[in-house]
Amino acid sequence: MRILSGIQPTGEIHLGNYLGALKQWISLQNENECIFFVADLHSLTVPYNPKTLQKSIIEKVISYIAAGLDPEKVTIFVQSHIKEHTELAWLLNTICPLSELERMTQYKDKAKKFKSNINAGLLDYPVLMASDILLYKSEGVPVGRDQTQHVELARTLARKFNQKFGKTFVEPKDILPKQGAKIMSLTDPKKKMSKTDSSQSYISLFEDPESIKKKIMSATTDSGKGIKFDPIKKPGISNLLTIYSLLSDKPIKEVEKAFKGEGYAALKKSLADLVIEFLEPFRKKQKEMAQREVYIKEILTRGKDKAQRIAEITLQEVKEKMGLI
Ligand code: AQP
Repeated sequence: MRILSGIQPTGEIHLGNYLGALKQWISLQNENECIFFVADLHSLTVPYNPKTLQKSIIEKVISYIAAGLDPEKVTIFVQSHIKEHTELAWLLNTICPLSELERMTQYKDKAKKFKSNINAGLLDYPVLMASDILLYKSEGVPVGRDQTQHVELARTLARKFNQKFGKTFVEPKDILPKQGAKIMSLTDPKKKMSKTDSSQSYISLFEDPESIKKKIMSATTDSGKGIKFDPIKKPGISNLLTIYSLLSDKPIKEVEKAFKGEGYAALKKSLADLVIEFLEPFRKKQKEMAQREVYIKEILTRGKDKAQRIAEITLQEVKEKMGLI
């Protein structure tokens, strides 16, 4: 299968991004043709600092490799290096009903979160994402649950285009992890963990041990006692149990059993130790990669060349089908 996915350079990659998306990328890389990118054009739709964006883009590439992507097996590139993404987005805009964009959950959430910056790009984000996916005729898109509505739009647009102009695109499917598709915020477990929320609400993949401990020990939990998985009545504890289960590779039932009769503090302390240990190799690899700027740039040049070849062919085909000269 051809697999494609990306992460925005909006902040630090956190445990939610890892468990929802990156972990899947890593397990898919051995058996599939994988293309992963840094979604820098998407990140311009929310407030950002132009002075630090370049650094953040490179940091994302480093994070991908530190988390376990093998640049010898996968293609890694920066979205804005391939101009075909925005060109195809424009063409797809002309077949995308406005109503489809206005009902998108992410648009509504971000419009609420960034009230003074509701720009056209924020509304159009899903069309650019459809373009990212369709440009490479990708079959599988490994993402967290918050992105499934956008992948669905990419399917709709592919179908619509094929019906109108003749078979061109593959209809992509999202690939969701069985568990961990929506890791919740540590400070408000009714909301998803998000890069653009306060840093207390997430754990970065490269967070230092002291800070991991502090954040987990002060994570919002629920009233009452008892370590039980119940996302409706006990969203805080259920979120911690999910993270525990995924990082320890033990079923939630088994974790519940291990903490039977214990208080919330015992689970938190044990989870903090587990997260610190799990992320230790990530921190090491990140430090190592941060010293290898030339290698990172080489990976991106190689990735760009490879992605460009595919993108050019698709765009040419699309333009011809749409009647452009
Ligand atoms: N909390 C989460 N649980 C599981 N998966 C998640 N993803 C994001 N948050 C969670 C998945 O991570 C990938 C990267 O997403 P993105 O950078 O494109 O932006 P996003 O989906 O909007 O994620 P964030 O972290 O919340 O970033 P901001 O704050 O910039 O919006 C996607 O596959 C996503 O599903």
